[in-house]
Amino acid sequence: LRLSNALQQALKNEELALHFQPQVSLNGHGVTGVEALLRWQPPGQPPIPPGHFIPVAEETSLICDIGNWVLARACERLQHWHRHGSGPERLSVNISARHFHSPDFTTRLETLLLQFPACRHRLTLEVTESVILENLTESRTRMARLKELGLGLSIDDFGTGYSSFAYLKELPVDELKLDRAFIRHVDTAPRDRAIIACILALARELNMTVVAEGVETEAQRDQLQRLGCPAFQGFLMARPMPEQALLEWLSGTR
Ligand code: G
Ligand code: G
Ligand code: MN
Ligand code: NA
Repeated sequence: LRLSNALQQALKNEELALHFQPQVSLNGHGVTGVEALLRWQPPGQPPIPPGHFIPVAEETSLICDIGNWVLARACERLQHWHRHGSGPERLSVNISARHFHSPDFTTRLETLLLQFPACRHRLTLEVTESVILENLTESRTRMARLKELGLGLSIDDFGTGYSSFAYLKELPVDELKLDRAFIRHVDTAPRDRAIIACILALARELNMTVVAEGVETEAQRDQLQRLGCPAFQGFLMARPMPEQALLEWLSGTR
């Protein structure tokens, strides 16, 4: 409860910030997108990672306030980068279940896209499969509407839930993010490789792109390249970083 109050205060006092982690393509040069990752920076204290406060926020509607802040901030930055010809072409944001299923989620996004039109076709929403399966009927309607708005849809932590693949055929998903758990042993474990190869083949057939998460070593990246994985995200390529560092990192790759 104390953490939750402090977090509410932090939101008001603008102690939240977005950091950014690049995603790169096969040749290791092309930047395919960037994921926005939330940070809490209390003044005079070390930053608090999202793993510590997102679960607390998710217990109440505070996650909707935080999520709306994240969306507004992401759109504002995308619009700014577009106007200045800087920054990445695409930005992904993480969306929690309660926020995704909140009644005004799509109308808020419609409003944001009117205010920041450059975000159409540049913003991707990352949801986990458990978010979708919590209410498949509603998710289907909602995702169709989000596609109409020009947003990208990505399944985060793909392959770790208890679900079947069946839901994929009826949802307008653009991207699968291969969970770190499969990547960790990709260079040493044939079974993990088999699963990844299978997901890559599935994604190709369904016209979805794939991003491998948590790529930390060259051996992992090389193995993923051999398997035909189109995009990579992880400490090997770049850590999550503040905006200024991102812009410098991007200018180094151009
Ligand atoms: O950076 P770190 O590994 O601590 O992130 C932990 C978790 O927090 C990840 O699962 C990530 O998806 C989640 N997360 C990061 N930023 C956001 C955000 O803006 N909104 C939500 N809902 N989750 C986020
Ligand atoms: O659940 P989600 O995929 O949104 O979580 C993203 C989290 O993974 C971020 O908090 C980010 O800091 C973390 N992350 C990104 N790259 C790596 C990596 O190479 N190794 C590890 N261990 N974590 C990573
Ligand atoms: Mn994510
Ligand atoms: Na993930």
